[in-house]
Parts: sequence; structure tokens; C-alpha cells
Amino acid sequence: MRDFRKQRFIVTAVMLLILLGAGNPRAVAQTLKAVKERGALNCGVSQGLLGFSSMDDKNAWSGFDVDICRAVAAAIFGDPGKVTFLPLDAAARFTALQSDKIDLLSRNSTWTMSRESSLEIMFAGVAYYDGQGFLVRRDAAVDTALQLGGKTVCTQAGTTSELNLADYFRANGMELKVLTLGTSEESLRAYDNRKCDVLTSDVSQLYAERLKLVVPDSHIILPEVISKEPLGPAVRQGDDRWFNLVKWTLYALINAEELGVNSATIDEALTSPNPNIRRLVGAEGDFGPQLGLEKDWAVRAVRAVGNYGEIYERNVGTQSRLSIPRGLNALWTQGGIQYAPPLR
Ligand SMILES: N[C@@H](CCC(=O)N[C@@H](CS)C(=O)NCC(=O)O)C(=O)O
Repeated sequence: MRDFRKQRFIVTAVMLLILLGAGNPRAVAQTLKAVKERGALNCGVSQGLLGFSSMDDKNAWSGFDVDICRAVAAAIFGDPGKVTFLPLDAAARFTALQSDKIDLLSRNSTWTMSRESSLEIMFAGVAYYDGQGFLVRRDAAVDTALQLGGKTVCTQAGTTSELNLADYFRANGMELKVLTLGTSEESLRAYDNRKCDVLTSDVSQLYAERLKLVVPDSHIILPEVISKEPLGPAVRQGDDRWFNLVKWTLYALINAEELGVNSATIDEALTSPNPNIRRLVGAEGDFGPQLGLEKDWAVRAVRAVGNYGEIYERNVGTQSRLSIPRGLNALWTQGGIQYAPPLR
């Protein structure tokens, strides 16, 4: 009898464990396997943000966030073209990740605590250190954000910008009139049509949006940066291997810049005697296979999109129309705070 009860207890416990496992597909999620079987990475990007993710008239995507998707695809497939881009507005981006519509979100999204603690997502690193700012008409004769009391400010729903804006005005005892729009296009149109006096968003986005105005030079970005906006790629919680793959692809790009390895020197790098470069290119160690990839995973990524500095300069830096100074996004060895843990 006692044996029977023991047996029944074990059977019930095993059944419970199976049920719990089945009820929580995240626990057994294997994103890399699904991506490989599909033959392409599903990457969520913004709907049209110059420098970060935008589509040209030949339907080709380009931008900083787009290149992060391509780097991950190249690391997996050896082919940066194996990406399906899904343009998402601010409100839809996290549900797209939660509902498996995308494998990776690379869409000017700020890493915050509440997004990780309540949305079942996690950020794999900081690809771009940003902060929130204000765009105003030059002829408004405003030169500091402290003069914005009583003005109407356009902002976008579902973004960190909304709360930062309210906080800043409250902290400085200024009256705030907000106009909240659904997409960045609507926000810009409202600003352009003078429905609001001010446009607020991450500074990098203000640079991008200003270029879409008829006379960009008639608009200025005020000097105040009112928040921290660490932007980075995000994945679903529950698949640590996939999280690692995305995180280390980003870090490989940053480490490549630090080691002087770029898309032009990548072939030389293959025979470098420098131990750090040898590990990066897969001549030493098993870093790729440990991620479920080939030994030359990082070589594939750098060959496809360049190192972090090349991605930055081409899309948003000196070689782009945006011309945003590297600032905080310079490497830690160059006066910035971009710092990747060692690949070893
Ligand atoms: N980094 C902020 C703001 C992100 C955001 O979506 N900003 C808008 C304001 S311009 C945007 O990029 N929209 C682009 C789009 O809708 O495609 C966040 O994560 O909430």
C-alpha cells in the first residue's frame, strides 16, 4: 500500500512537471532552431526612421538598426540578406516579440526596468546611447528647454518620451500642453502644421526627423538632454541561448572596432598573430560552436556590415546625412562609453 502511494505520488509529480513545461512554451523555446529551419531571421524595425531603419524606392532597407539585424543573420547564415524586416510602430513592437512574430526587435527601443520586469522581454545590450531632447522652430526664439512652459509639445504614444516629458515639466514647475500621436509620421506632420510648437523624442530621432522638414535648418535641437535612452536589441525572455547569440554578436562588432578589425581588414585578420583577434575570427577557441554557430560567426558579421564604428559612421555618423557626433557612442578607449566585455 505504501509503495502504491509512493508510486502514485511520483506519477502525479511527473505529470505536473510535464504539464508545467507544456504550459510554458517559453521554457523550451529554441529560437535559433526555428530561425535556421525558416531560413531567415524575422527582425522588427521602426517604420521609417532615417539612419536607423528606412526603406528606399527599391524597397531596400538600410540603417543602424537594420544592420544589427543583418549582423545577426550573417553570423547565423553567413548571409546578411536572410532577414525579413517587420516595420512596427512604438505601441506594437513589444507584442510582436511576445507573440513570436519576430525573433529580434531592433527598433530604437530604450532599455528600461519595467520593460524587462513586465513585458517578458530582455535587452541584449546597448547598441546606441541616446537621450531625449526637444526640436523647435528657429524663429520661435527659444534657446533653452526651460523656456518651453505653456508650449504645446508633440510626442509619440507608447514611448519613454511621454513620461520623461511630463517629469521634466513637473520638475521645473512648467505648464505642459501635450499632443500625443500614434506614429512618428503623425508627430512630424503635426509639428510641421504648427499643431505643436515643440517635437520631443530621442535626440538621434530628432536629427532624423528634422531632415524630413522642408528647410531643416529652420529648426534647432535645444541643448538639454532630459533622460537616459540606452537603445538596444531586445529578445523574448526564456531562451538564454538566443539571448547570448544576439548579445555576443553585438559585442563582437564592438570588440572588432576596438581590435582594429573592419570590413576592409577582415581577411588580414584571419592570419593575425594577436590572440584577441585570433579568438574573434575563430582561429582559436570554440566561441562560434558554443553559440550554435560556425567558428567564423564574427567574421561573417563584420564582413557583412562592418564593425561597430563602420555601422555608426555609415548610417548616422560622418558618412551619413545625419552627421551625429560619436559622443557617448565612441569606444571607451576614445572618450566614449561603448565597452564590450571580452570575447574570451
Ligand atoms: N526610445 C524610445 C522612443 C522610441 C520611439 O518609438 N520613438 C518614435 C518617435 S520619433 C519613433 O522612433 N518612431 C519611429 C516609427 O514610428 O517608425 C522608446 O523606446 O520608447
